[in-house]
Amino acid sequence: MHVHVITIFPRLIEGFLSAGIPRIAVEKGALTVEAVDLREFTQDAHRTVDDRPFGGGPGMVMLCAPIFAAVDHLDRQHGPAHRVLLTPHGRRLDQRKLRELAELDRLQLLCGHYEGIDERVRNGIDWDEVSIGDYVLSGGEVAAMVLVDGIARLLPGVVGDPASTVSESFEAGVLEAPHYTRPREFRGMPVPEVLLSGDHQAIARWREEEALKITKERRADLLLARAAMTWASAGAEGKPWIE
Ligand code: 9WO
Repeated sequence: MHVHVITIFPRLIEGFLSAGIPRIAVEKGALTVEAVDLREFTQDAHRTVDDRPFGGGPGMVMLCAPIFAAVDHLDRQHGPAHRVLLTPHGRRLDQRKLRELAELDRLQLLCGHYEGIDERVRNGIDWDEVSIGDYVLSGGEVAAMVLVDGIARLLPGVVGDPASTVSESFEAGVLEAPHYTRPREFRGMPVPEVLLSGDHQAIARWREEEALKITKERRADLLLARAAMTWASAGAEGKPWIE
């Protein structure tokens, strides 16, 4: 997977790639991430990337020309890519979307700043608009890094055991069961007996129960979504219950 991040803060992206799973993905050759400095695509001495909004109002708006120039340059240099614009207007990111994006060969991510981006960037270029949640950030970079982080760990050969990306929260439609490691007792808090029993069946059953319990308590919406899917696929057999 090759990712180009169009940004006015290229150093932010470089810092992010210096640790953890994203770094491992890069070292293993599964991922390349290049920050593309939007100011490199300006024509004036001040390397201007923003201007005052037509119609008045506070703040500045990102100019069309540098963004179109950056996208044209990337297309010419590297060929076609899936383009993602990080914006609260986009469709909410979820694990399924990350899986879809992780299948692609090339991504261009555009990170906005200031009050917003000239609407003609939206209309004149084909973007997959993605939101990471219902809140406003100061720029799209952090959202872009959320995307890259979520994708990096899904790329083949990056995380040692592929099962650890499958069985976990969201893929299974439930949250994960609690984890414990040494010591067996810490400040009077013991590890649940079953985890020390060596009975793998009992452990699997306990984890399933705990996962359902925590999901019911915290994210009943995930169970409802899973139930809806189960009903939809059971519909053909006319089974209106959850199995
Ligand atoms: C900001 C905004 C606020 C309310 C409704 C729609 C909106 N769109 C934008 C927008 O595109 N802003 C640009 C990028 C410029 C200002 C900073 N930007 C931004 C992106 N802030 N927050 C995001 C973002 C991206 C993905 N998921 C959540 C928030």
